Amino acid sequence: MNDTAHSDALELEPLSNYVEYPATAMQERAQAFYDDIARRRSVRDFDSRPIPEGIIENCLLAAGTAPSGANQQPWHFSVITSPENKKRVREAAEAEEREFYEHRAPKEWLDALAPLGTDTQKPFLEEAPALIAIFAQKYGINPDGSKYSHYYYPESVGIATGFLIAALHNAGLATLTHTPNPMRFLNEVCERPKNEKATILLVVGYPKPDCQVPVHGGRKKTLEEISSWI
Ligand code: IYR
Repeated sequence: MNDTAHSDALELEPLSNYVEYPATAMQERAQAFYDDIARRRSVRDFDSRPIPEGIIENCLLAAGTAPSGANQQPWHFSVITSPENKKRVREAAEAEEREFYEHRAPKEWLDALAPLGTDTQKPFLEEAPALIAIFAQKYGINPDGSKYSHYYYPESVGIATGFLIAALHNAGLATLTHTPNPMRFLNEVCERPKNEKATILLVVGYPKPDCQVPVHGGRKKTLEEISSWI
């Protein structure tokens, strides 16, 4: 009898939910998904209309199905909707952005951002109906307070974030992957523990009717540029 942690009997179950499509259906679905996701643009001009009930919850559930290192699911999503908390986030983010744009950012970085037209003003942080602060748990905490390692946590949270953005887009909502730098203030506003690090502040809602987006953001690399086949 071996008493190491992995001596527990491996539990298996049938892969009952897999769906195989005929080749033509696969081709149609692959094309349809690409066409739909290719319409997604990062939006910085949000309407303040509220998001219908249950949408964010389901999109978060979709994000929570993402694969993760050892299935440790090292993420936490804080949904910020109250005007007071959105105001706190905006004020703290704009303070960081002033530091960034006026002092910390090297010229090369500012040059790379120029085609997006971003600046220190972040009115969307108050105007959008919801902000989702995405936290990566650098390590887990056992019931006795001791720490355990989370494997591949940045990659895992990145994958879950991708699922979330795709789910929100699929539901008909616009998003902005906003990255105030540094984002430590989000732990305070969202009351999150110190094993968690905010990675992205996802701004979610409807675009304003007259919303404009930078042309630069719609220019995507070609298949030849992003892939090689060997
Ligand atoms: N955090 C700043 C700067 C910024 C950085 C990158 I990289 C972007 O893709 C966009 C903006 C801001 O939000 O303005």
